[in-house]
Amino acid sequence: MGIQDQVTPIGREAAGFHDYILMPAITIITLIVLALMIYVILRYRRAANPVPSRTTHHTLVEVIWTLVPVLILIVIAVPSIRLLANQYSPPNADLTVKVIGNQWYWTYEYPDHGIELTSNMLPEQRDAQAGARFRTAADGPEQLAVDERMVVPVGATVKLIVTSADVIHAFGVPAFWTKMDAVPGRLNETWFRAEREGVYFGMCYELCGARHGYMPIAVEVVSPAAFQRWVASRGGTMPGSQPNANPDSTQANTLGNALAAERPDGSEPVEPTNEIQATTNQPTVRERSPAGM
Ligand SMILES: [Cu+2]
Repeated sequence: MGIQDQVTPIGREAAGFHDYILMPAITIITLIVLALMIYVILRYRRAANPVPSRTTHHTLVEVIWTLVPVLILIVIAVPSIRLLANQYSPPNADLTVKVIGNQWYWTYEYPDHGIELTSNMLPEQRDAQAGARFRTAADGPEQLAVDERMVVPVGATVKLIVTSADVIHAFGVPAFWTKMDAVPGRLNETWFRAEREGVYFGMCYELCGARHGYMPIAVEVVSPAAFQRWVASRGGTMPGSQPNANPDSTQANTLGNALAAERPDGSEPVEPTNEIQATTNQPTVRERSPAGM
């Protein structure tokens, strides 16, 4: 029972908050309420009180049962808001990975390394088509193993840009305390810094269709040297490893491609705006409507 072993600073902070503040507070409050109820049931039972008390107010008790919960909430608020603030103030990113949810698999893009991966769940041997890759023990547990893991270096601050190609998904890895909605048309940002090498599993956390339960996530945290080898093996390049004659050109090209992807016909974004204005400015519809009543 309990929370998965946390391998990020945020995860450890959150798990500590859960283990040392929330759980003790919940346990103590539950036991106090239980004890009070048992005491009241026994002490004020009808048989022991033939003449009922007419008490309706007790100022001291009322002040106590108002102040004590307020104090508990204040005590909880301090670490809670600190955790929230830390989650939303990431250190400078060493690495950016764009995570795209699809029905029903994930794609991972490393824009600074020129790598794009498609990550599908590995089928079991009994379900795999002839010649197709199936899950082995080395890949991980059933329904969590994938053919392409997201690979990141240990100790690096990884910025995740999370979006979706179709419906809402959610990217989450419990051991990182990382979870973010993948919403089509939006770029959501989150981050993690894994401090221990290993393979960490997650899954889609938003009911996204028939195969929602079959789009797991596997993140492999490796040494920086192993990460460089992995980048090379995928035909990618480490940022800065190939000095460019015009350092701005890469960025400009990426932006240009992104814009081109938005409008395959290359039309200017101004045109549709004018069309909309032209339509809404047409007075005929509004003039006719009273007569049509
Ligand atoms: Cu999904």
